[in-house]
Amino acid sequence: MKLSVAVAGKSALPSAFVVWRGFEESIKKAADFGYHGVELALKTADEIDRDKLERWLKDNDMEVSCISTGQVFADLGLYFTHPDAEMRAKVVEVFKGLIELASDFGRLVNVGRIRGFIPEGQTVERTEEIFIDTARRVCDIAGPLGVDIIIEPVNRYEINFINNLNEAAELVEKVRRPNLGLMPDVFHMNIEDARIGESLIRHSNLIRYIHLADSNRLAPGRGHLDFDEVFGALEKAGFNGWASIEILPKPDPDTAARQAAEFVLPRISEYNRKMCSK
Ligand code: LER
Ligand code: MN
Repeated sequence: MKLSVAVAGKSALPSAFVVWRGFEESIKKAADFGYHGVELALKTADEIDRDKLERWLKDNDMEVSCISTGQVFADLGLYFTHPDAEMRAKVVEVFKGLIELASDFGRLVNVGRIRGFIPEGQTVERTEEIFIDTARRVCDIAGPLGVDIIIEPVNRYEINFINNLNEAAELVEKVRRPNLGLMPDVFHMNIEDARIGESLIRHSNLIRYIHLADSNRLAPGRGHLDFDEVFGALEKAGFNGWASIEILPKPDPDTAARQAAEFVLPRISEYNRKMCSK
């Protein structure tokens, strides 16, 4: 398992779930703090210069773990279940750019709140139908480029569609695309999944990536989540992908990122040692 931290561009909304903004500075800081990579929270692919990104990563011996898309939803207002077909075409277009970027950087693109919601007056069935259609279009662009699309269940207070791992897994089955997987976020699981460990193990075949934050969205170790349960379940699930820190920048960005690294990195070393000896 490797550890990354979510970062964004300087123009990201204040509400973006990242500790640092500004790609060059963030990559350097993340490397200094011991992270193995960064998760890029992007609005569009042209927000970042590919050549510069390649250089910043190389200079700091870092990788991109995943491209995340919360800003496409929060800032651009685009989402998969939009009732208007033209708006859905736009979200597919933005995703195409992000997928092309991911084909060289990380090979994973997340679907968090951008999956959209069940609008007033629209049935769950119709919302699912629209979601499945958009998800297939996006997966079919990503597949030939070697990119996986990963659905992140998000808690009910942020969105009313796909709140837990069971619901996400059912939809993955309905979409029927091999490059569609799951990305649990333990902050959301703490609200929505009856048992975090059991749920991670139950859906182990679909899990490609994981977001880590504590119960209060501070650095792991600063709330009441049981991270021994989380890492124990991931070990049973045979997980060997990226874990990514997605926390509030509190009490300040550097302290939050340092607290998370200090808590999680030793657990990852121990985790990798155990996985190697299996
Ligand atoms: C995003 O990864 C997330 O966890 C949500 O709460 C916000 O999109
Ligand atoms: Mn998340």
